[in-house]
Amino acid sequence: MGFDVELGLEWYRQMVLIRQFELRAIEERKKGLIPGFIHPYIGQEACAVGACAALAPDDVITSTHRGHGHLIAKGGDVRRMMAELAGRQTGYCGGKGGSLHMTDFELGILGANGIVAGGIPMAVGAALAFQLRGDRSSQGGLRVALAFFGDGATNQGAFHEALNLAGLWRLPVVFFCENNLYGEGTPQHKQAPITRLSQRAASYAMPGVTVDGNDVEAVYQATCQAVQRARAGDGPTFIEGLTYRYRGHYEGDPQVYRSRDEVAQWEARDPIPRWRQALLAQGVLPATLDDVERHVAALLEEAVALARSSPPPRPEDALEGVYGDTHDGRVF
Ligand SMILES: Cc1ncc(C[n+]2csc(CCOP(=O)(O)OP(=O)(O)O)c2C)c(N)n1
Repeated sequence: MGFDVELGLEWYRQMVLIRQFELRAIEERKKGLIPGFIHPYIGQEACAVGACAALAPDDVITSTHRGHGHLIAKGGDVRRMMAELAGRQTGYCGGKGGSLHMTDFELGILGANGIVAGGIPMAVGAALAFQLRGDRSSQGGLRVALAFFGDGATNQGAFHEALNLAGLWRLPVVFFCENNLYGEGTPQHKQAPITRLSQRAASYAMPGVTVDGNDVEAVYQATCQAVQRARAGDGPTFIEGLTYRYRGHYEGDPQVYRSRDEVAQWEARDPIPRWRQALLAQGVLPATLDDVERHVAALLEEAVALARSSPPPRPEDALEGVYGDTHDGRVF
């Protein structure tokens, strides 16, 4: 391996931040600060971080119900995220949206999404806008949209309709499937008649690749190739990242559909210790990595403090932020 160490450290920081954000959110939910459901991203960090690292700041992503990692990797502010989870005015949606609706157009985050596969046509729409407007990226070539979604989403009609049009019109879009092997409690072999979900790409005349989704560098390389293709006007790519979620589908899920042994086998391939080892092998000092962890811990203290000290939304503001002010019709 011969990666840029500064870049590698930033990936480490982001993966640790995602992991620790989720663990803290779980803890604060137990203590009562956070109401409702959360779908932890723990275990899948290399997918979000590797894929977003291949994008420019002016590219856009769409996300899912398991979206905290995507937001953080695209630059989302964990203070506003924690406040949103807690239902506070300082949150991304003023405390009215929660986990499933966090959005930041300025960062190119077109939204988490409670509808399975719902973000995929949105990314195709954004890519169509980029193509029609001839929007150029700060990195040269076309701006790109990347849709994150799970294995279960590839069985939805919206997925197939979106990939069909993207393939037909050669849109600058990347389809990133995080195959964590389960759609809720249904294993992949009981939901699809194929072994590799990247086989789906052939129907829509685009390349389909499968990568180790727990290897941040492999994810980054695969996504860079897909982004390059999209920027050049050569159309979409389907990437399947093989990964695993270490927690339940949602926090509180009894997880009767899988064995402890299976979880343990995947824990041995945890993307964060793996990347830590890769950095140490490149000569990074353990103290440097410990510093990263300390910074992350301090940031999360700030996030929780903001959530605790912020007021909930006011009833009289119920309709604020519900209807968009799109100015000239252009929001991203
Ligand atoms: C259209 C739709 N159908 C069903 C659901 C209920 N649901 C929420 S998450 C989920 C499983 C999604 O699995 P996958 O796409 O693999 O994503 P993962 O949870 O593994 O990240 C289901 C069925 C939903 N939210 N939306």
